[in-house]
Order: sequence, then structure tokens, then C-alpha cells
Amino acid sequence: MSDARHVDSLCPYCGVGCQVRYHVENGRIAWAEGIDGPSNRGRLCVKGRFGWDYTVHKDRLTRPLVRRDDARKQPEIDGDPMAQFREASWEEALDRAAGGFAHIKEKFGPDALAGFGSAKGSNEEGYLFQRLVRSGFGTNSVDHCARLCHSSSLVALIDQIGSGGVTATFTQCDNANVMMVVGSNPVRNHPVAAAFFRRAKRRGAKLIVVDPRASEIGQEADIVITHRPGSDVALFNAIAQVIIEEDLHDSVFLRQRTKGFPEFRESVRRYTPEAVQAETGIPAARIREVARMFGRAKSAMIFWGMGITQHIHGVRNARTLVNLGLLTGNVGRPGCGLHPLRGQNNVQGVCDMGLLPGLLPGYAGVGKPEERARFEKVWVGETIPSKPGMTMIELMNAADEGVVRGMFFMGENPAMSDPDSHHVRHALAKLDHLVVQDLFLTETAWYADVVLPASSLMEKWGSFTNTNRHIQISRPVTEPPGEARQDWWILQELANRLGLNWRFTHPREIWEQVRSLWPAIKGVSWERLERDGWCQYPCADEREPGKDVLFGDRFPTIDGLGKLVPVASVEPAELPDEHYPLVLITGRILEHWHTGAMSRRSQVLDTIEPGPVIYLNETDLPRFGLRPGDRVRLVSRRGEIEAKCRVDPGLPTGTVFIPFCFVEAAANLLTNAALDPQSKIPEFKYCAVRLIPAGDLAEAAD
Ligand SMILES: Nc1nc2c(c(=O)[nH]1)N[C@H]1C(S)=C(S)[C@@H](COP(=O)(O)OP(=O)(O)OC[C@H]3O[C@@H](n4cnc5c(=O)[nH]c(N)nc54)[C@H](O)[C@@H]3O)O[C@H]1N2
Ligand SMILES: Nc1nc2c(c(=O)[nH]1)N[C@H]1C(S)=C(S)[C@@H](COP(=O)(O)OP(=O)(O)OC[C@H]3O[C@@H](n4cnc5c(=O)[nH]c(N)nc54)[C@H](O)[C@@H]3O)O[C@H]1N2
Ligand code: SF4
Ligand SMILES: [Mo]
Repeated sequence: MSDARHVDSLCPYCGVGCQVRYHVENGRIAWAEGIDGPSNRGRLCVKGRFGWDYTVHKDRLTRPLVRRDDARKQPEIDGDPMAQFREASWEEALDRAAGGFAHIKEKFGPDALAGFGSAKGSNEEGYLFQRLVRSGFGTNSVDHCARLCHSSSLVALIDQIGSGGVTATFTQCDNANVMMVVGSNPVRNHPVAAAFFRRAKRRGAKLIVVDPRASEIGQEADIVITHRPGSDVALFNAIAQVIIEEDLHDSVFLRQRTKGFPEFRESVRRYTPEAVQAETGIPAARIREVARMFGRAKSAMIFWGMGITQHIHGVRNARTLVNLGLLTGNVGRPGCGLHPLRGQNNVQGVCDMGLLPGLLPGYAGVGKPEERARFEKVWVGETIPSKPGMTMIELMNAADEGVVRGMFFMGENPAMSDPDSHHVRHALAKLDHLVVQDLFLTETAWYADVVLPASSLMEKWGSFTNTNRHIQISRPVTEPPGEARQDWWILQELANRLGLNWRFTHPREIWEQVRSLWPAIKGVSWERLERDGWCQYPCADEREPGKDVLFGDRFPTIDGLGKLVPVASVEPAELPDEHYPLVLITGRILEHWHTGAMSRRSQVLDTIEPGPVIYLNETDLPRFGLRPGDRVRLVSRRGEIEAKCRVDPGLPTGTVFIPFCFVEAAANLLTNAALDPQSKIPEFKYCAVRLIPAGDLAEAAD
């Protein structure tokens, strides 16, 4: 007899946070459809509709694993990685996992440990994770993939307007006259948000797209700026210069709501469109056109992504966009706003939960004794260390140097997602103790001492926060496979083995604890989330509906003002030269998710895009004597990969694009780990490479 039923929950992939109805037959998900969530209103992209079956893939971890005594760790894995492990009971695996951390803490001190939580996990899991690292490990070295993502935006936004969240939802583009999309490819990466952009366009809103690669959304834009990669600071300073020169700035807003305008005006004076033509590759007249379209708009929104943030000048880039929003008074009204499109389904949420080395939940500074005391009062018997922690890539370097000796990864796959993979894998293999809590034996788990099988979003209760600041609830659709357990349960078991005393019995209790500690979500009760499915924040009261548009009267800074900040342009860390003449841009494709751990185990997604590809411009192809489908080798100073090539007509000449989801040709073997000095984000979007057609390789071998 069939047991057909359905459960309303969430898509597990991107920060749009689509609400999904999962139809279950005989205990398995049979199909999925979009429902009327606040950010998707019935829509789904291919991942939401078809991408859920990774949860029942044969590779799912169903029992805890521990490293065999005779399996030595090596940076390069030969043969079946599973052969290095044996199955273990939960008791043994948890004792070993916690015991290894306790041993390192005792022998080398707490700062020899570090933990990386997950932006795929729920708010409750993120909250427990940072608490475990802070109180259980005794270090603030806790971080997650936001470091590789919007850390640059956070630095700029928090400094300039006092808050890192979006000032307006993307659905506000319904009220915008102009939308500017910078360094973001929403048709692939936020497809349902792109549907809202298109709808606004049909209504008559103008669209400006700024991306060196003329992406899919660019084809629908009124103006496309395909500038030189890495030249955004010069470009946006020039746009600001024109806006000021032609008196298109909002003097009233600048006077009442901001500070720093005189210095800013002075700083952009020399960035005339003519002066930046060579650096940006964009004719002066075109820059003026953009400045006029944006400057004259009654209401305009700026959306941005990784093309802005993932540079050694990521913070500078992000600052130029915040400057532009403030200069034109496009913050705080309907159809106006600054919107860094959030990537992972819960990256906004786990930043809120304090999965960051310097910040406790609700962005409370860990360096402030009164803030630590406030948390310690609720975390009875626990002590929060005052010393600031290190960030993700810094910690990986510290592991390579032998300073950090034990690491814990929950739902992150740095062996594929951190830059310069050879270095990362080397560092991971060096660790005395590595614990990985995941759904699969990922490339990172290959180096683990203990692997803990966790639950997917389809199998759990939890709250998740999307790019629009909607906190939404996930409801269990199916059971975890085998002995896989809830992430929060695993964290609690580890915490208690490290001397803490946690007694949570349901994610609801964890949420209620966070809610008691952060006034911005005071009105978002678990009961409300279960009843309505979602609630927007900030929301101080249970009767408040939440707000699409923030900061109508003041910014949450000490003086209530927004700040314009002068920024000068700097060059990328590794420029092309005669040995490595091409620029490599890395990014994403529609069907695959990051390191491929999930999407490559989804039948439909994997069938559409089954293997690695290297994208080249159509004029570069004949230059190298290539045809689409030919194999090429790509070499950087750090590594090399081989794959088939494909044409991307939007790519500028001399530029190569690869997604980082394919382990057979892992993009991060090539990328440069140079960091932005403030946000510590690596320069994923720019490094120098050389291309060798595979035919030449064969000849060379003869
Ligand atoms: N299908 C799919 N969707 C995803 C993800 C996924 O893996 N797959 N990941 C999610 C996550 S976590 C994130 S953060 C988002 C990321 O979403 P996006 O920000 O859209 O990500 P990318 O494709 O990495 O890069 C965006 C664009 O930056 C451009 N770019 C490169 N260099 C420069 C530059 O110097 N200046 C400018 N202005 N642009 C430049 C690239 O050409 C590219 O089109 O996507 C989310 N959605
Ligand atoms: N070259 C290059 N590299 C990049 C980028 C780029 O543009 N170019 N972008 C960077 C960005 S923006 C990001 S966000 C990072 C992403 O990097 P990662 O976060 O490392 O990538 P994911 O593949 O999303 O890894 C998520 C992991 O969580 C597991 N997982 C999923 N759900 C659950 C769960 O409920 N519980 C547990 N315990 N585990 C779960 C999955 O199996 C997977 O192993 O990559 C960064 N790396
Ligand atoms: S747009 Fe994002 S949240 Fe919506 S279905 Fe696609 S991947 Fe899922
Ligand atoms: Mo991201």
C-alpha cells in the first residue's frame, strides 16, 4: 500500500530560499514543486525541482567511521579512500573525536584547535557549533565559508552603514526604476531572483550589468559593462565622479544621513572616465551613460556577488558600491537598496549565529567583556575566550606550519573549495586530529581520523535564513539513512564529552535560547515559524511583520549616519606575463553546487552536466588551434588540470572560466591563495594561467 503524503520545507541549495513541497511515496521523495514562499512565490529552478535525490544516494554515510591504525595520511590519495577507514559504533567514534580534541588542548593549548561550521546547516546547528568551539575547545578560531564569499561585503557594510544584512529584499526590484547587477550571475546562481529581475524589466525598470563576462542576464540588460577583470574600483570611482560632476547626487540625503562626502568627492576627482579608460577597457562615453542612468533613477538597487568580493581588493570593491548607494540616496526607500546576494541557503543565518572568529551571535564583539559576560550568563558554567580567533585560510596556513593540530569540519569541503588545493591537502594530511561531520566521504573527509554521518536538510527540523532576511523553517520529510544522526545531536554529544553540560532535546529549545540573546529576532518565536513557515527580521515583537526595506530614518551606526569612504584601486595579486599569459576566472554553473558533493550525486543534475569543462572565448579557440570538445591542459604556478573545452561567447579574449565543482579537474588546484588584508578572502576571481592544447601534449610525449 502506498503512503502518499507531502511535507512543506525548503530547497537545500541557494540563498534565495525557495519553499518546496516534497511529495513522498513509500517513504521516499517522489517529486517536488514550488510553493508560495516569500522569496519564490511558487517558482523553483532546476536544483530545487530535481536536485534533492543526493539525500538517498548510495554514497550517503550510514555509520561512523574511524581511520584504520595502518592507514597513513598522505596528501595524494591512491585507490579507494574508503579503504582507509573502518566502521565504528557511535560511542567509539564520539569518544575518539572528542578525546583527540581534548588531548591536543591539554598538550598544545586551545589555540591549536579550530572548527569550521556550515552554511548548509540550520541556525540552531550553527549556534551550537560556535558555542562548542568557543567553550568546549576554548578558542575563537571558528569560521565558515562566508569567509570565501561575502566577507568583503560584511567588512564594508558593517563599517559604512552598521549592518551586514541586505538593506532591501530582491523582491523590492518590483518598485525600482534601475537595477544594477555587479559581478553576479543570477541566471545561474540565484535563478529565482533573476526571475524577479526579469519581471521588473518587463514592467519597465532598467537593468545595468557589470561583469567582465557578458553573462546570461547581460543579454537582457539595457547597458552591459564588460570591463577588465579586477578594475571595479576605478570603474565605480569614475561613475561616482560623473554623478558628482553632473550634480546627480542626492545632496539632501548626503547632508542629513551621511558623513565623509567632502573627502570622498576629493578622492574621486582624478577618476574621470577618460582617466580610467585604459585601466577598465571601457570607453569614457559608456561610463558616463551608466552614471547618468543610475544617477537619474528615482529608485535604484545594487545587487552584487563574487565578482566583487573575491579579490585581494574585495573590501575596496564592496566599498565603492556602498559609496554609490549613499551618494545617490538609494537606501531606505521602496525600490532602493544594497543587496549582496547571499550564496548558501543559510549563510546569512550562520553569520547571525556567530560562526565567525570575532563575533558572537547577533554580531556581539567577542573582544568586549560585557558581551562575553552576557553570553556566559546563559551558557552556564562555560567560559568564552577573549583572544580573537583566526580566519579560515590563516588557519589552514597555521595547520601547514604545525601551529594548529586539530580541526573539526561540519558540512564544509575545503579540500575542494579553498584556494591552492595542493597546499590545503598537504595541510590537512599533516593534522594530528581531523574530524569531519558530513553526508558523504568528501575529499576533505579523506584526511579525517573520525567521520561522523549527519542528516541532510530533508531529514531535520531547523530554521534557515535567506538572502532576503526571511527566517524559514525546514520540516523533516524523510528519515536519516542507517545510523546517521541529527547534526545538533552530534554536536551536543561532543560538547558533553568535552566537559560541557548541554541538555537540548529539540532544535526548538536551541532557537529559543538564541532568541533570548539577540533582540533583533525577539519576535521570531519557534511557534510562529512552525505556524507561518517563515518570519522576516529584524523583528522585535511577536506581532511585528518584519520589514523588506531597512534604515528609512537612520543607520545602526553610533551616530546614525552612513559613511562614504575614499578608495584607491590596486592591481590583482598575480598578473599575466609571458609564461602565464591568460587570466583565470573561477565560478559556477547552473546545475552544480560548489564542490559537487551534493549536485554530482543528484541524477538529473549530474546527467545534464556530467564532467569538467574549461570555457574559452570563441576567438581564443582558433588561436590555440582548438575546436569545442578538444582536451586542453591549464597550468598555473600552483598546479594543473585537464578537461574538454567549450565556447563561452561572453568571455573576454585572453580569459578562461572554470567552475570548481569537478574533482577530476579541480579549479582550486590552480587558484591563488593571496588574501584581502581586511576580509581575508582569497583571490578566486583572478590568477594567471597557461593553456596547452592536449594535441601538443601528445606530440611532446612522442
Ligand atoms: N548553481 C549554483 N548556484 C549557486 C552556487 C553554486 O555553486 N551553483 N553557489 C552559491 C554561492 S555560495 C554563492 S556565493 C553564489 C555566487 O554567485 P555569483 O556571485 O553569481 O558567483 P560566480 O559565478 O562565482 O561569479 C559571479 C560573476 O563574477 C564575475 N567576475 C569575475 N571577475 C570579476 C571582476 O573583476 N569584476 C566583476 N564585476 N565581476 C567579475 C564572473 O564573470 C561571474 O559572472 O551562488 C550561489 N548559487
Ligand atoms: N575557485 C573557487 N573556489 C571557491 C569559490 C569560487 O567562486 N571559486 N567560491 C567560494 C564560496 S563563495 C563558497 S560559499 C565556498 C563553498 O565551499 P563549501 O562550503 O566547502 O562547499 P559545499 O560543496 O557547499 O560543501 C558543503 C558540504 O556540506 C555537506 N552538507 C550538506 N548538507 C549538510 C547537512 O545538513 N549537514 C552536514 N553535516 N553536512 C551537510 C555537503 O555534503 C558538502 O560536503 O566555496 C568557495 N570556493
Ligand atoms: S533558486 Fe536557489 S533556493 Fe530556489 S530552487 Fe533554485 S537553488 Fe533552490
Ligand atoms: Mo558562497
